[in-house]
Amino acid sequence: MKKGFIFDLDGVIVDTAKYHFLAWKKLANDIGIDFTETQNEQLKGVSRVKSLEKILSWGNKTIPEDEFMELMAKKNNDYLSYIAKMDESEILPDVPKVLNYLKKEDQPISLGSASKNARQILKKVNLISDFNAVVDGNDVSKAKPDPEVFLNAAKLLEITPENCIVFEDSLAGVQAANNANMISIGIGDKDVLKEADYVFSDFTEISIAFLKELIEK
Ligand code: B16
Ligand code: MG
Repeated sequence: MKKGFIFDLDGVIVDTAKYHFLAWKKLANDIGIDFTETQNEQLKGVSRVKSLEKILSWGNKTIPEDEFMELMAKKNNDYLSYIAKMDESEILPDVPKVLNYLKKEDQPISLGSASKNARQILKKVNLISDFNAVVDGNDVSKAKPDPEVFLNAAKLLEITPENCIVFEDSLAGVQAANNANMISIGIGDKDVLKEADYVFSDFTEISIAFLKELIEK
């Protein structure tokens, strides 16, 4: 039996949220807006455009379109300077254990991320060849909780949505998986991700026996 295993990137495979935080904080502070870690939490899984819209609204600021585009480019350049220094040591605990088992069992694997930098990050941490398909922020027009990103991944893997399993750290992502009719596995806080079919703090809690069950279900 083949299942489609779809992984979100930020917060599931690597913790790039800390770099998004540093880059957004610098940008927000530069234009006179406060930016806290709590606010950063609300940007998880949210697209770059939507993130900047939220930051501006928190600061009660409106800016013209060309300045908006400039600020987004500035934030991304700053973010990319952190990404440039990434390597395999930044892969979250036991992610390779899970990927290696799925590969051994010949299970199709895809990325399903909102980030436009996803391919670059997968290359930096040397995981790109583990993925049979990559769907990222460049490939979709509708953001999570819309199921588009995961439905595209299922199509590329040639697996029906009901036979796909999604690993996600954001509520919007879990909702996107549920909206796609897929099995949703939340990675993180049980209270935040309670809409998921299963929730684990991280991959160290996910056993090979559980993965085997998912494949055989
Ligand atoms: P970029 P994910 C998301 O990645 C991040 O969680 C979110 O904070 C970020 O704004 C978004 O990607 C867009 O990222 O600016 O690199 O295109 O969790 O969907 O893998
Ligand atoms: Mg995420």
